[in-house]
Amino acid sequence: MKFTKFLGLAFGLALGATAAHAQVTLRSADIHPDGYPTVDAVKYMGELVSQRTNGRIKIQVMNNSVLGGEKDTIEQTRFGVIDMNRVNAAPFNNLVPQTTVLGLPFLFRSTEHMHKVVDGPIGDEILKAFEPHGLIGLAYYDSGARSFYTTKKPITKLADLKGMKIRVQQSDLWIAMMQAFGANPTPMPMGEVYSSLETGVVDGAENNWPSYESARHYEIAKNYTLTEHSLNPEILVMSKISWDKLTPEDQKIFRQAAKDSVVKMRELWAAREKTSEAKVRAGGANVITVNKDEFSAVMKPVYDKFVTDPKQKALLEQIQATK
Ligand code: GTR
Repeated sequence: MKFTKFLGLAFGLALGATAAHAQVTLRSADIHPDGYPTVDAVKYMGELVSQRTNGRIKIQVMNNSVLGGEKDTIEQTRFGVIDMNRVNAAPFNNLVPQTTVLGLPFLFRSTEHMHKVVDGPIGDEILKAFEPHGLIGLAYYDSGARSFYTTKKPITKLADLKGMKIRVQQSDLWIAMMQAFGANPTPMPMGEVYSSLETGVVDGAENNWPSYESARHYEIAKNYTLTEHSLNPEILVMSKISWDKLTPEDQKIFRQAAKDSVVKMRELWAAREKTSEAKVRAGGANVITVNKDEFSAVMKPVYDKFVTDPKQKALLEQIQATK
């Protein structure tokens, strides 16, 4: 704690000096490589922040997992060691339970449905839930639909998942989801997935087209089965310690720049989904379509386990009722 206070103080001094003349650079974590839409969206936000503060505040995106895996960087962000972080909703689930609802299997009917929910009062309510945990929720970014991929046996029907070792994100929701599918979940950070697929520690994993492509998982797990079981979005957060050092005017600039970056991100994402799909198909991926109803039919235990208290039930009902 003392260390954290020291860092907060150091940053406070830096910003204090900044108010007069100097400039400050905030570090934002991301696990993805250069050119991935989330990385470029936060860079774009940084350009807006820099323009709108006359160069007083800059954002440096530290991507490629250089600051660590998502679970670790979330902790560092809470303690102000990292200023900002772009992470999928899943690794936040255990810390901020309100985020869990966003990842529920087969919840969103379409990308438009997901956008409508996160752009409205439900999205705002979930972003506010970060604050007691030392984080400020700034924005949601697209993450497409997640589907399974396997190294050896292709998944052509639900029964194929039985007993398969499937890598999942570090979230109780995702562990329960894999169990409900009949699989054997192995939680681990994204950075360990390639070698785990290669050495047979896991039989498969699941992700969207751009991650399947950019992490080169398609080279070793060639069977991509379009289950599209979740449209869990990405979330951009800021450390509350860093946030509290900003003036109210600068906080407004950050909120607006984050909002503006969402528009940019949606364009980048839509384009990248297409180029990634084309790349993996050209790279020899065996793309399989399945009867999704068979997969969604076994998800009731997941809903029963994670939508328990009246607040979560209300949130779920509001999402389902969103047209
Ligand atoms: C990606 C997401 C990452 C990370 C990764 C994973 O789609 O953008 O933030 O959550 O999936 O599966 O670990």
